[in-house]
Amino acid sequence: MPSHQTQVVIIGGGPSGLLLSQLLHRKGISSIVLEKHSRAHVLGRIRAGVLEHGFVNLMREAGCGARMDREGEIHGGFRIAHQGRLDRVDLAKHTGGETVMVYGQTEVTRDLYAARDAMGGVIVHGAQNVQLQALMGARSYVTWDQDGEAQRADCDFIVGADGFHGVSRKSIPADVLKEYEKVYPFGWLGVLSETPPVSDELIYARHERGFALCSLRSRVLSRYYIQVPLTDRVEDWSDAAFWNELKRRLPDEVAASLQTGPSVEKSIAPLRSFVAEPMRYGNLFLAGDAAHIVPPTGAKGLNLAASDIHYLYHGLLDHYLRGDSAGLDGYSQKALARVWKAERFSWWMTNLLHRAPDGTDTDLRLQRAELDYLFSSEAALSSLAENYTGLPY
Ligand code: FAS
Ligand code: PHB
Repeated sequence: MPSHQTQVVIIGGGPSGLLLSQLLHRKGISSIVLEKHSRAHVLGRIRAGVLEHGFVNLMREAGCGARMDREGEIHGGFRIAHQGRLDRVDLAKHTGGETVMVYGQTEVTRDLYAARDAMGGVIVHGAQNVQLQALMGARSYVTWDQDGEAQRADCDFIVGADGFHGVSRKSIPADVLKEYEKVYPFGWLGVLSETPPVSDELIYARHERGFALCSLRSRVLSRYYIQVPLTDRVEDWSDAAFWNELKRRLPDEVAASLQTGPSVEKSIAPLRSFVAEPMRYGNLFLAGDAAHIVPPTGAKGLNLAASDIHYLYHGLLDHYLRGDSAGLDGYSQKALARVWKAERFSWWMTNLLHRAPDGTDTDLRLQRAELDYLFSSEAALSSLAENYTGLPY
């Protein structure tokens, strides 16, 4: 069996795994990334669109920020459409100047792959049947099948950056792992269209027919979502039906200026809040979606992966360069503290803007009161703004 030696094996070639591999390599710490799918498959996914300033800074620290800074859009605010009004949340005003970067996760991942290639990073695509071994040992190892041939990599640490459906979290014994989950009774039907965005900033819409979101990837590429029942399938929705429903949920003046076009991607994503504790077991560290999932309403999913990677990167640096393992020992507690605050914010924003199928008239009045309070209180807007732009790492 071909065998490899490295310091860190990273399972998952998504943004979490690639970002950590790139950061470590720049400091002379070796890693191998094992990715189940082809690069084309990974880059074919359409996911997040909003980056917190913490993520932006981490991409720059990894030497991967040039195209993001060139092509991404800095947004100082977003709008909420509700009760016939279109109110702006001025992020910069309520955070002393903080903003967000609008730049798609697909492009983030593309930039990370390019950077790994430029540095000769070791990324294995098509790694099948990945198995984590000797997690509690002095050293650990990972086995996998590559083109039908068994492979092995011996390492000091394993980072599970393999997403919600990955193998890493499931490698933690059931009597050690505690999982927390809330499944929402609706999903998001998302469409990507090669059309100019309807607005210069994002519009989150609360409507009696359900939630909608107008987002973008560039001045010629738009991303739209509508809340749909969990029973809906993407084939139930023609492009025309999607555009008509989206328009019904937007203010008249916004709907009138919406430029529609053929969907270049259309998918339904379920919404859930999920956290697995602890995020460390022996030599295994979980990061990103492998450890937690948030409903995308607060644009926190990808951004939580970034703070995990920040903590893990510095913990590994201190371990290898200074012989200090305090950062690794404190990783799970530190990461989870920020994860749970983002879970709270995402849950709050989801309840604020979605129409619960079993919601009562009282629920609707409470939701309206929450919005009325939000836009009547500087303190409430400041709380929303500091969470949306990203709580400190
Ligand atoms: P990822 O899931 O991105 O990457 C994990 C990688 O591990 C994948 O490439 C997978 O192929 C690989 N893998 C899995 N099992 C493996 C195994 N056994 N062996 C080897 N490799 C394995 N977040 C937002 O902020 N805004 C959004 O709008 C948004 N929309 C989303 C829509 C969808 C459909 C999904 C699923 C997520 C969305 N997210 C959104 C969240 C998303 O952006 C994640 O937070 C982000 O992808 C997290 O990155 P990773 O932790 O790297 O996990
Ligand atoms: C997106 O552009 O895909 C996006 C933006 C903001 C969100 C969720 C998704 O809250």
